[in-house]
Amino acid sequence: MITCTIDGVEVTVPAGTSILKASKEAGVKIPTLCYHPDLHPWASCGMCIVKNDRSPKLMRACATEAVEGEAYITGDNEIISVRKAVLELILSEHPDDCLTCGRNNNCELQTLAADFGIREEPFDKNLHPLPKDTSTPSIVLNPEKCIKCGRCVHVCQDLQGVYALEFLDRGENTRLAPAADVQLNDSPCIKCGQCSAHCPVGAIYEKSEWEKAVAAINNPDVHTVVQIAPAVRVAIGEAFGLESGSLMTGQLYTALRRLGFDKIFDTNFAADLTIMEEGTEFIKRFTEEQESLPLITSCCPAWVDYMEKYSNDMIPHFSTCKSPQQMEGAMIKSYYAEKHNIDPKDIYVVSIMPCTAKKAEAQNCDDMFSTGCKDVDVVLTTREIARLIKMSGIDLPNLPESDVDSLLGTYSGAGTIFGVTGGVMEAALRTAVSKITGETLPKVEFEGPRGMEGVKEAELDVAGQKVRIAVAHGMANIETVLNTVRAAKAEGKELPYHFIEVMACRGGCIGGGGQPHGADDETRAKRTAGIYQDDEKSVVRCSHENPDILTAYKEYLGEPSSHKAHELLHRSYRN
Ligand code: HC1
Ligand code: SF4
Repeated sequence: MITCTIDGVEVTVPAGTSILKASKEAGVKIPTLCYHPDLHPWASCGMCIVKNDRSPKLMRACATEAVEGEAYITGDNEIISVRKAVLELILSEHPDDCLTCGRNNNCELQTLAADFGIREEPFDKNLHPLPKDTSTPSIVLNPEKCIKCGRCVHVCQDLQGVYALEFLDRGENTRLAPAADVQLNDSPCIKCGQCSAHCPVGAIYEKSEWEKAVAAINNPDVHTVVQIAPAVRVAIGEAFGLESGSLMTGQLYTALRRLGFDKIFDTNFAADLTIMEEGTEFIKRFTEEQESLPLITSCCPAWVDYMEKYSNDMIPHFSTCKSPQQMEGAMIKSYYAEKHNIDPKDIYVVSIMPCTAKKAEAQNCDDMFSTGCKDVDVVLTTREIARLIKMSGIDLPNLPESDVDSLLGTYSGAGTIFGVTGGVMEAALRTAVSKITGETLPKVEFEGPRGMEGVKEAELDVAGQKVRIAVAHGMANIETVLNTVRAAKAEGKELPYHFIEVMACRGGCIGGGGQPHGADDETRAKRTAGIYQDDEKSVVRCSHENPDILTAYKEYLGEPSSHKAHELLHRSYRN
């Protein structure tokens, strides 16, 4: 440990702690732009400069270690005027269209300009007109707004291991672009949207589609049905000033009803359905088709995209299950439509997702048209629905709670934990272990898949047999797991894992690219706690005990993995 002072406040921190982190401990907030706690500091913007009391030399607090006995000064006149000049230089290359920008009122540059009282721009404007890239269904790149902080590039390369984004050209012509200067849709981009979640300004944002949902709601000939993903309910409160992790399920149902949707369903129901199908698939492979193990989860579309592009040797190991989003859509346009005598062509399904990749998933694949029309018509991210709720004058935090509609809405605790890393695995284990042993679980919690380590491994004893699992989150972590499998197969060794869960985003969907901005591990921990709280308060904790799931099989699907289930709920992959 070392002890230093920050603006006169003594603080003791582990050796190696940056001055920026030590300042946080001391309750001193140093302004930053390029720094993000998820990423290694690379000190490009110069906002976080500080000095010590012995020298006039300015140091970057994000990338300089605090030293024993030093006294740091974080905001004298000189420091403030240098920071102001840094901001003014950035503003000289930045368009002034804040009022119509997607990040208006939620932009780190705008906030700093306000905090530093910038009322005029002393440098001549030197804008670099560049076209927007709207080629993907998920995110829009507006390089004109880019402040070259580098967060998106580092997230894409270091956390996701995708290398879709790059800085091209040099000097004042430096610009953000897809690597090799292709359109984003032709790049390695997997649409996870982590770039948009980490961008401090309006340079990368979700492709906004709320107008389509509103048009459907206002069309009297269209029956609108909405579904909410697990992770949305614990994050949307942040957009309304609530603490991360606040569970807003009941208020969200009320808000969506007030927006005018005809039916309110929940993706968590389909998460339970996924477990019925995927659990059955796992038991079959485990007991009869060991060569197709490990079974790998398929509900994260960014992961599916990555696998199809880079790891298609793993296709035989993939679950054939569609994601819960697509299963819910297919069930709405088949089971629900038939039961209520509505032509599926007259139904418009809107998904509320924490995820930009879900937009691509809904449009992408021939298999997602199982009833002759799209399973899901439009996907809105948490950020988009929050804006729509605000513009409709709905006061979400103070709404009364209401219930989900029946048929495709009721969910178990297993369904809701899909929203966190390890949740799909834990939900599957609850059902698979119970089915294999033929017993009701005395304790439904499985600790092995839980936690924030990038790769988690565990071994379970199920009816005298070993079941080995791996859970990976944050796309860059998956190759280690896959390489372990590849090596074992090549050497003819025993399989290292029987079942693998992969989620592209750190923390799973609670850390999704369409969630409210500003998330770090502290935020993710709170959202995760909200999800586990939802699980714990559920009366039914296992998917195979959800009464509405049992009815759906009895009335419509038959058995898990039946012909009808395969028609509606399963898919293939591009090789
Ligand atoms: Fe997810 Fe899933 S958990 S993929 O992160 O399997 O988006 O929340 O909806 O489909 O259920 C996302 C979340 C979500 C699906 C489920
Ligand atoms: Fe989307 Fe969840 Fe996958 Fe992230 S982890 S890309 S939010 S499905």
